[in-house]
Amino acid sequence: MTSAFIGIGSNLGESRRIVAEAVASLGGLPQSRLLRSSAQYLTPPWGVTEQPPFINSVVEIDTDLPPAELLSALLALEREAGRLRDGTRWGPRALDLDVLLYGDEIICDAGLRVPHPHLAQRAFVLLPLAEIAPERSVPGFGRVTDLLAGVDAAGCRRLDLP
Ligand code: A4P
Ligand code: MG
Repeated sequence: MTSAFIGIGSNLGESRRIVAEAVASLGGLPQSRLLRSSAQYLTPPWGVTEQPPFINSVVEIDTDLPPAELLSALLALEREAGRLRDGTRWGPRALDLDVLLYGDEIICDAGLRVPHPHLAQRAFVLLPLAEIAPERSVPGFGRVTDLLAGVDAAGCRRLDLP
């Protein structure tokens, strides 16, 4: 089994429910089990700032799915959550699932890049990731806590359980 970290984001619809359901769905993926999940965080939009704030979370799963199959399964879950792709980069979405880390692998395929390319710049990923795996090393970048110290997380708020 390989330990993989999945980033979850939503800023359309009932985001808190959508994110909670995504955590459950990730635990139910074939040949996989849920290890840990972070709290939900309310985070200011990154990239395209003229859009609603996001709910973000990160989970760790153990999986026997190879990376490409894991990505296909994530895209299927996004579709089930009613995500429409209109081609807008970084635009609003009901559900976004990103492969943040897959073991210690560095993957540079056309359709899949791991570690996720913007991981080291994003407080909305590093905060929940640091909650469940502070000592984890991100291949090519360094330790999660050190990366978190390098970003501005002031606008992000950890939410209590509903
Ligand atoms: N793809 C390549 N590598 C990966 C990977 N490691 N994980 C490909 C998942 N997908 C990966 O994805 C486009 C394609 O990237 C996928 O079909 C897959 O083949 P997308 O989700 O449509 O991404 P995008 O919006 O076009 O651009 P990008 O840069 O991938 O967006 P992100 O990274 O998904 O970021 N602000 C806050 N606060 N919270 C957020 O969650 N999310 C985004 C979107 C922007 N701002 C945000 C948040
Ligand atoms: Mg994505």
